[in-house]
Amino acid sequence: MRFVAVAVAGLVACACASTAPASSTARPTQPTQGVSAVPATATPAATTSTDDKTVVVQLGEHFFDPSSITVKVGTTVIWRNNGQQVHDIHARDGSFNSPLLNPGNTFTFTFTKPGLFRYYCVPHEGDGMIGQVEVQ
Ligand SMILES: [Cu+2]
Repeated sequence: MRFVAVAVAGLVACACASTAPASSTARPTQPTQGVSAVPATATPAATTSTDDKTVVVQLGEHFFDPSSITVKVGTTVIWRNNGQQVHDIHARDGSFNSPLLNPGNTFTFTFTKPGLFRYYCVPHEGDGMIGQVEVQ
């Protein structure tokens, strides 16, 4: 019994330690367009939408999944390269353009106006690696 109590206390302490230097850090501002080099950690691959404001599109060889999504104005789309090769995301109208993303990297863009945004991967457009976001 005593051991269990100690173990639980240890877990709680670890959880607290890992969650936050919250008191000292200013809240980071969220860029509307940016690239993260931090590999995604615990998000299940099968989850397409984490909430109403965020949608995840995965990149593979050579496709976007899902390749067509419909979202509301204000939604942030996160493209995540879950493939083995580098990929990128280029809007045909120039609304957003990512650099080449290495495997594990992500690119985010927040849609602030309605419309149909078609995009493609520059290296693999010829292989049909295209997608679209309909913003309502
Ligand atoms: Cu590609």
